Amino acid sequence: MKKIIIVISVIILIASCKKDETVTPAVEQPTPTVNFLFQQNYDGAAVTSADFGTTKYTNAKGTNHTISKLQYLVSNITLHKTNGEEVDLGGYNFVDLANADSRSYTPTAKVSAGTYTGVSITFGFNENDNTSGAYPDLNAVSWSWPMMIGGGYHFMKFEGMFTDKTGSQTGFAYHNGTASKIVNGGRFHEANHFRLRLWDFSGGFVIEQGNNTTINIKMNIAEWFKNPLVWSLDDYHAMLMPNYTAQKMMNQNGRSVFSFGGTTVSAE
Ligand SMILES: [Cu+2]
Repeated sequence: MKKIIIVISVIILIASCKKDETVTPAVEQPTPTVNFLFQQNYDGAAVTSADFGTTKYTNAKGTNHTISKLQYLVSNITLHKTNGEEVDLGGYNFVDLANADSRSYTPTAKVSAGTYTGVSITFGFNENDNTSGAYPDLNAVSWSWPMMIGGGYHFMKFEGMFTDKTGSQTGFAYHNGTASKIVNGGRFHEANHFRLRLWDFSGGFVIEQGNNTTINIKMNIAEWFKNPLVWSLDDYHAMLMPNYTAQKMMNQNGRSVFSFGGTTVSAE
């Protein structure tokens, strides 16, 4: 047995020596590390779960409210190169402000080095991806959208309390997903996701090997109540999921919610 081991060792030694002499070891090209960080603010003031239930906000309508929950889904992030090339990263990220780690997302797809002008994101899922029951991690967090109003998944749950027109504290549940309405006695469903192009207005950013690039994406929560439609929580605060008008209003207001927040680069 000992002999065999010695013989094998010698063979390995010879083999490795030979390798050193004749073969230049292949250097594996590392791909740059890229991740995304979703940062929430309310007209510029950072919002975290520490604000839940306590910090008072005033929306565009002049209504005072708090935030107790903010969860949303972003999918199919695409990176845009200055030469027009697009890097589609696929996948999705579920952000839950109550879980700080969920704000950070590392795509599984590889990103090539280069100069980029910005990113595109889909708020929610498009028709192809919005399949009921398809994602176990989302099923586990009560994220399904009822079949009766189109199925698939929620795109957002934004909740809190507001001071209503009588001065009472009332809860609101600003939930977004597929839009649905009754037409001729039957339910009619309409896809309600939207695609956003977020430009880097500072002139582009560089992704390079050896660096870890974090791409910051900002959400201004106040925009859900502001632009282009000034949202009345007195009129729209509950039972919004089957409310076609409310769902389409959210779709309009959501388009100004996100912006490119620059990049943070660190050495790997
Ligand atoms: Cu809901």
